[in-house]
Amino acid sequence: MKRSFCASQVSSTIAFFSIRRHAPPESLIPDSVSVVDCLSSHGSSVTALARLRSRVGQQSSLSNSVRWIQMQSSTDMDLKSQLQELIPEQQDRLKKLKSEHGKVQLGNIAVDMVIGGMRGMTGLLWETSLLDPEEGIRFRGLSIPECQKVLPAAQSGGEPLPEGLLWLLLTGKVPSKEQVKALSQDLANRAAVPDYVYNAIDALPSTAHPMTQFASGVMALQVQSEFQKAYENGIHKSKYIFPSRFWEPTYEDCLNLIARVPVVAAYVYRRMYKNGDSVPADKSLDYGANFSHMLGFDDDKMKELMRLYITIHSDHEGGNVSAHTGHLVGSALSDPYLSFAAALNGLAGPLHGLANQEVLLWIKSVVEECGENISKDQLKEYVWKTLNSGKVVPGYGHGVLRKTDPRYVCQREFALKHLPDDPLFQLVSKLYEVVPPVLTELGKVKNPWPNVDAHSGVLLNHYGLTEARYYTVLFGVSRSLGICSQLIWDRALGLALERPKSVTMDWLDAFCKKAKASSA
Ligand code: NMX
Ligand code: MLT
Repeated sequence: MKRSFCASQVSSTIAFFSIRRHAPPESLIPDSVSVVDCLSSHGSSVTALARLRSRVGQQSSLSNSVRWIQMQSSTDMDLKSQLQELIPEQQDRLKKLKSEHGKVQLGNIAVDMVIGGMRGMTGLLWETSLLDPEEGIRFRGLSIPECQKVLPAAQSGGEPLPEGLLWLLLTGKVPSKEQVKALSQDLANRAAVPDYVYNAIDALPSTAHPMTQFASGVMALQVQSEFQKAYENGIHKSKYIFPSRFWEPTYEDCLNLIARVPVVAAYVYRRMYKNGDSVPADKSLDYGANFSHMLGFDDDKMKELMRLYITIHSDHEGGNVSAHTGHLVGSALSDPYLSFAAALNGLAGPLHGLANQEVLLWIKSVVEECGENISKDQLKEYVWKTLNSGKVVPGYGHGVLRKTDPRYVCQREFALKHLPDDPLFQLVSKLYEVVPPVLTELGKVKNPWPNVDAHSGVLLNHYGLTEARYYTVLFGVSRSLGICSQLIWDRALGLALERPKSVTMDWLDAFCKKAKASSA
């Protein structure tokens, strides 16, 4: 699909592939595009360019399995005006899809899927990212390494700025450094948090789980919802006027929410672990660096880690528990604060976001029992002991992925570059060798490889953020970028109330007996 240029945009065109089928990552770089412009404007290395060029040669035979996306680095600094141009185009596209292909079958539903948590059932529209079981996540068609190459960074060759990723998620375009700077300022200017939010958190015991405190703070932020105000003032009437502006209060809420959640999250951290001494925001810093600063970590490497962390945890297509919950609640026209607070409650479960806490606690229990220099054989024994006590190995396995999570890989690369001698990183590396064969031997685990949570804790721990119970809050801050981006598109596209059909076991029994009889 080619996006059209608009007259006001003086653009350097950057084209990328978006996967339609399971094309290998090497096939992703096109042969007729100015990747050069993109890379050089973001100061990436000649080596990276050469690598991209060599991939260009490999992809030509795969043109059937990919589609083009035109990306523009426009001169327009304002994210909202970009969306104003994009939205009518995408509204038309969805209308056409519905009228021309509404009856096309996407797959069959098996009883296993109904009983088994809807695995493999395609049933959601989610524009901002797409997950491939083998190669992992792509944000608007870009893999994590591609994002690291083309998104603006705070320092040359450094990690992407999360604001740039937010721009990409929302528009499908790679922003310029100037656009990212403007968005950074916009977010900083929206970050004021009213006192009643802090009071709501303070009403809880300081021993309450950090996710409980964080989600309560997000709920209290809801008092300022623009969507709720607009709805009460009758905006629902304009839902039927084309092009719909129904998304604008959602946009305002989402940008405000994204701007404010780090402030609330930092407040929870300082309240729980630093005697309530809060650190004021520094408006001159970018989103990730300022969050790190408000938590109390001013080391440049920690700031880089925070930028990477927020970028890679932001979005994981629509079916994961937190994203799906946010989307589901939003489909009732609950505002973004209500939707995102609900999403956080899903993220707080140990099979989902809480796994990052569980991983570090588990690693620390290994060290406590066996020491840092544990042998692989001892480690294997410890893994079996965990399994035999009826627990899962946290950080391993996935509902969709069937290979090592690329979010694990990029964190491993970060560790190899910045903290190769950290003893807990070395333990994580040993686990990478020991755990997959054990889980494979168990016989029932569909994916024995590590996910994002297997690595994040040891990096944070290295820079002094040692309080594992807090880790899921960081995941939550990051996930606001993805969930809110999609919520804006949900409203822009007028997506429907989500209401799938459920059935009882009696119904399933009867249905299956009938199906068997008619096939006999
Ligand atoms: N350790 C032990 N058993 C496992 C693991 C694991 N890491 N992963 C899967 N299994 C078991 C699973 O419990 C199930 O057992 P049973 O049939 O007795 O109920 C069986 O293997 C089949 O499960 P799968 O189909 O492979 O996995 P599923 O899609 O149901 O669940 C997870 C996916 C991620 C919930 C699961 O792999 C898990 O519990 N992992 C550990 C927790 C974790 O790391 N969660 C974080 C996921 C990423 N995130 O941030 O959200
Ligand atoms: C996520 O990031 O949401 C997790 O990897 C879980 C998932 O994708 O199901």
